[in-house]
Amino acid sequence: VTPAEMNYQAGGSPLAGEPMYQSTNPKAPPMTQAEFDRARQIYFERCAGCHGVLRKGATGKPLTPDITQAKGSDYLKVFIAYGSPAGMPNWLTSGDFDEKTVDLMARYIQHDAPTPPEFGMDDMKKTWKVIVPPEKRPTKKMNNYNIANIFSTTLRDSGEVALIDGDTKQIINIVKTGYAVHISRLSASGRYLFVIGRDAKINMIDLWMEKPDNVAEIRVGLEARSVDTSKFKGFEDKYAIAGSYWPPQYTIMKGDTLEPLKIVATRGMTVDKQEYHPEPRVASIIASHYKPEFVVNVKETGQTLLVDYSNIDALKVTTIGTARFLHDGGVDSTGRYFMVAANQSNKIAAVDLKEGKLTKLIEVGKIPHPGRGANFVHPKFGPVWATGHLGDETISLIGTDPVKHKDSAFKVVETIKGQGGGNLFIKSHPKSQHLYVDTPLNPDPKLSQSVAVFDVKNLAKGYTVLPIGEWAGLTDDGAKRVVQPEYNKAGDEVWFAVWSAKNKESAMVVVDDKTLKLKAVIKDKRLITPTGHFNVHNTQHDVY
Ligand code: DHE
Repeated sequence: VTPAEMNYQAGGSPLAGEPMYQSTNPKAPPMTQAEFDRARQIYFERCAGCHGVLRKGATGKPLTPDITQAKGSDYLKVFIAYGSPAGMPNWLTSGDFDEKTVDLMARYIQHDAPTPPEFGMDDMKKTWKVIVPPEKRPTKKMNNYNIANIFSTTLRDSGEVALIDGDTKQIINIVKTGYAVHISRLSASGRYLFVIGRDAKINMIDLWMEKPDNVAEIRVGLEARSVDTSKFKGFEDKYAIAGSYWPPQYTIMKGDTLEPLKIVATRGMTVDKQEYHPEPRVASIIASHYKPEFVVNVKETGQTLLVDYSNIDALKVTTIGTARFLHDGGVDSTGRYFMVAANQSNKIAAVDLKEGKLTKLIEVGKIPHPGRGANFVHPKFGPVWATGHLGDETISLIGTDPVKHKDSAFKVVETIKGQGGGNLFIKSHPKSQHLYVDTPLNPDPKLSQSVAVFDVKNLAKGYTVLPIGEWAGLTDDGAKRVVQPEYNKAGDEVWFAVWSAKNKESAMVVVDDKTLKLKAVIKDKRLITPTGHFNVHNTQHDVY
């Protein structure tokens, strides 16, 4: 396990601040309430990402009291202090914890895990605000922006998104959102932009307003990562859906106001051992273009749900067993196959959205992390979908054309080597000859601050390195990570975030896709910790 993976998982949970009760477990070593509260906070900030809120295990091992009490305090302390080759960080020797904190955490995990509160319809309704009701909104576009080429850019640590005009590279507006917006998605029409914060707050932004801004907001839980909207013909702009990490559930809302309509729990049985799991977090969600369905990927159970929204009062859900632990994914170039990473199984599941079934589980490299992946036409194998990996330097190319390239379909047809592990996102575009691969979580700053570019017509030639971090020309010497390639609408520019610390300068860097030369650097004191950035047209139409 690399430092890359550890950094990635230790993102901090908003649950740290939630009130919870302490269970009294007579066999656990004693703790004061103050110690318990401090340990609980540390647990949510440092440990829950891997071990789960209820400590049932995910990327990390289960840490329920039956297991931890059997190991005992001394054993646990060594583990916490020095880590393990299997991926447990060395919290003491890394300098993150002192001896006292190690002791505190060893005692804490022998107590029952405190359960955070549920979050049902009543809670949601209390947070729901329609800022501009549909009848008060413009009836036509009131601005001169080319809205299809706007980039919605997460300003992670300031709890905002920057709407940047892709044509002029000017900031249109900085919109207040939840904390650390994870993704942006568009309504089918491209008019409404939906973003979801780590704290499960959804903001709905109307791009037709003179100055695009929030028109509705809601919280759908205490912690979340995914949002999308109904894309099937006849249901355009009708529904939105969001998945949450806590409570483990998804919520269907009205597409014009975010009024919550239906909440569905994802607690249930795992795909392999068929055991009950109390905390199956909702990872990626995508809207099918083939059917009135949302594709909801449940991490801990390894189930991909096809949620038919044509009649939400009689909801039909097709449950497709895929593999654990589901994370991120995207569609192939035709939109028919959804390719999702089961990251701890080192697999990609190809789900046929037309037939509603699993087509294939495909073995790839170590910890696949596609984002939404990248589609391009391989000179020999035809249309392929590609993923990079957090755990190694490889990029797996998977054939996606079962008609004209039957022999290569849903197999890894070629594996190419990028700069190193710690890759998060990969991107191409139908109008481009290039494939861009970032490595923001690689421990070597040279790699985390540059990207590799392949010529898809000549992959054997290897990659060109673009020094994006250097091109940003930031004077601070702090750690900056270059994250997420994203094309403009025309497919002739690629945008990157140069993500620095909150108190340091960050930037967006734009590359000319034809020449691979620097085209523009966007700097502004309001651009605080930019991470994901989503082009309206490409996101709306699943172009990647
Ligand atoms: Fe993400 C996508 C979860 C860490 C930036 N991230 C996703 C998706 C999930 C997810 C489930 C897919 C959403 C979808 O498509 O519907 N991410 C998680 C985590 O659980 C994890 C590992 C740890 C955490 O505590 O959050 C995590 N992610 C990160 C980061 O550290 C990143 C780089 C910065 C940040 O904001 O925290 C980050 N994740 C992103 C981005 C996407 C994403 C930019 C969308 C990529 C795309 O092109 O679709």
